[in-house]
Amino acid sequence: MHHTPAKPPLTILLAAPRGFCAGVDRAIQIVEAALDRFGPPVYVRHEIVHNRFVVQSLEAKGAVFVDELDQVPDGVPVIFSAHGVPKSVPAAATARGLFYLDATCPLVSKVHRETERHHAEGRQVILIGHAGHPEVIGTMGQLPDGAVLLVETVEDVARLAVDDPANLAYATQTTLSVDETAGILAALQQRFPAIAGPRREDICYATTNRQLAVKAIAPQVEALLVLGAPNSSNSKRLVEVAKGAGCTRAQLVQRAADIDWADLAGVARLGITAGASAPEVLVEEVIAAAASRYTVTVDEVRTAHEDIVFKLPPALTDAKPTEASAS
Ligand code: 0K2
Ligand code: SF4
Repeated sequence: MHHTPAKPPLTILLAAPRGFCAGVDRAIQIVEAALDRFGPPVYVRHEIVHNRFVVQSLEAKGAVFVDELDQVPDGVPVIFSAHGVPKSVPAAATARGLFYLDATCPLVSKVHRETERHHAEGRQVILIGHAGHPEVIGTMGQLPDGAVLLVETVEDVARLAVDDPANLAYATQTTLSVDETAGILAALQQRFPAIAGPRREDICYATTNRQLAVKAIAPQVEALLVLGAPNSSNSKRLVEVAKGAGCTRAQLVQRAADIDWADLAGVARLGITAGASAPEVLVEEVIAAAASRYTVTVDEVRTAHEDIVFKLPPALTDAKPTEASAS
């Protein structure tokens, strides 16, 4: 008689909230609604959100992803990604007569408008964020070249050369570590007590909630997996936050196939979360992979409820002109 050896037990602590935020949901819906309304191809400048599986599923429906606007042919609609774009991008689209839809998250657009307002009121803007990230390029690109000063670390604050310490404002990237940003902000406020800015920072509700949720499970697990892409800022912060909260074996994985199960041998409690751009199906895939090796118990640990939903642009929700009404 054959006996399958009993699978060892594994408790999975699932962080909640995790995965898609309202800005990502809206950005993906904009691409889907544009495909529906205008028909393929619809072009998208930059990955709509930083996730290969999201991008591939939209490509299968007729979306074409490009890095720059000059790769978009004339006469097709183009969508700007959730991370936002410098002012030069819609300006160039308009100059070419391209029809564009802006999938920039409304919470990123809010930071853009605040940055413009400070500049208009004579304040020099200091942005806390990561050099080269598309959201940082987009926010800096709301003002003329060189107008925004970027700081990435506490050390950068000491090195800042400002025009007038009495006329400063700050803004932040929306996907930073809440704790690390508090340290940078404290250094800024200590050096420039008169600096203007938001009540805390511009880190969004989704980033904040996902970090709080991962902090709640990190001390209770021996290893933790964050579903997310290597270029996803908010996802990478979840790995750092988990490590900071006591789970040294925290790592980013794009999907179940990336997991080294041998490396996880002996782990009895595993944490799982997902970045704001990672679809829930990827979490389900990891749980299924675990269940093929272990007798799995899943405990969801919820630290916040989210019900925020963003509206689609009017160009996608206005009544479609029909043959009858057009004649
Ligand atoms: O976290 P990132 O800004 O790198 O972007 P994604 O991973 O695409 O997450 C959703 C959009 C975040 C925009 O604020
Ligand atoms: Fe918007 Fe925050 Fe989601 Fe970015 S992570 S798209 S700012 S809700």
